[in-house]
Amino acid sequence: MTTMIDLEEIQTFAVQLSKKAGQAILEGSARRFEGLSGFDEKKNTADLVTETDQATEKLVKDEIARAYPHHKFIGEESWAAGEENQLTDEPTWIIDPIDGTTNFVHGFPFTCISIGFVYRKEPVIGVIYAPFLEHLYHGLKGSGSYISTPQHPAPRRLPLAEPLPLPSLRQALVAFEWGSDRKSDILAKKLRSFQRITGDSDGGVEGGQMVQGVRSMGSAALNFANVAAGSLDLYWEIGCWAWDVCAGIVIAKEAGCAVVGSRDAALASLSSSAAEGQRFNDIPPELLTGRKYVVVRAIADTESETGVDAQKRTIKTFYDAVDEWDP
Ligand code: LIP
Repeated sequence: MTTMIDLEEIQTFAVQLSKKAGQAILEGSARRFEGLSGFDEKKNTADLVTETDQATEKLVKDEIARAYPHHKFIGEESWAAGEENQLTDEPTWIIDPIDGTTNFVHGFPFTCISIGFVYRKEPVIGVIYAPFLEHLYHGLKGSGSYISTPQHPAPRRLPLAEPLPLPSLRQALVAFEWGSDRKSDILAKKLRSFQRITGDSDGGVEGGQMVQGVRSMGSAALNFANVAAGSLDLYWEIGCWAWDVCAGIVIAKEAGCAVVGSRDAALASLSSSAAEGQRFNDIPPELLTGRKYVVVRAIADTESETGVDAQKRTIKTFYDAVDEWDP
């Protein structure tokens, strides 16, 4: 029997839960800056976890278990503790209690909770709440995505403005992250990629795309949310996880963005004859969990090109410029 689930109700629950978690993050930050709590290193000094990450994840997990006892739960800290859950067809919550932990430790405000909800292996609900900014993003498959802020408490649909054309990467503001993997072989690929993305091909940088600027929010979720809002044109990262991006994928797709995974899968999806599940802008499980992501904002049609074709062109140009590695 197919269990009908009420996605609207689940989204409402997730929004309320994000606010409760946001309060826990603020209280945790206050304790941190009173010297009452510290942080630990996971993989290295650039991969941090705090008591607040763990306490907030427990708060969220317990609330979900009370409200939806049959749902599955995948969280960054639960996974780190060995609860590696495989994605099934069951309703599944994919949570990062604090996305931007390094920002949290430093008191840098681009910190958020990311609450994703997956049904039949498809991300269908996303909620991202940044408590220091009081920015709430939420999206539900087929119903659009929205932002609420203190200046505009009533949800505003994303993107915030009518999408514009994107003639080339030379007109783009892009985000990428240094991430926590800084070994020489991977760092060399990151640096070469960053050089090509930012370099001036007229000034001697072979393959330089000379983007207008680069931003690193330190939070995959907030990078996705800003591409959805239209304030970033593209975000690329290799090495973050499903819990960093699940909510952002829903919010971005509902704002007309294109989301692709690895280079090979992305380029294969550009052709119109792509197989089921490999079609452009599909989100198969292997993309959600594949730890390689590119998201491009909604782009306006022009007389010579549809917005979707402009997204495909942008992704191909971008992937032609950067290196790739396995995280
Ligand atoms: C962070 C990601 C970010 C990545 C960082 C880190 P966390 O997640 O959101 O994109 O560059 O290395 O993984 O660890 O703060 O939840």
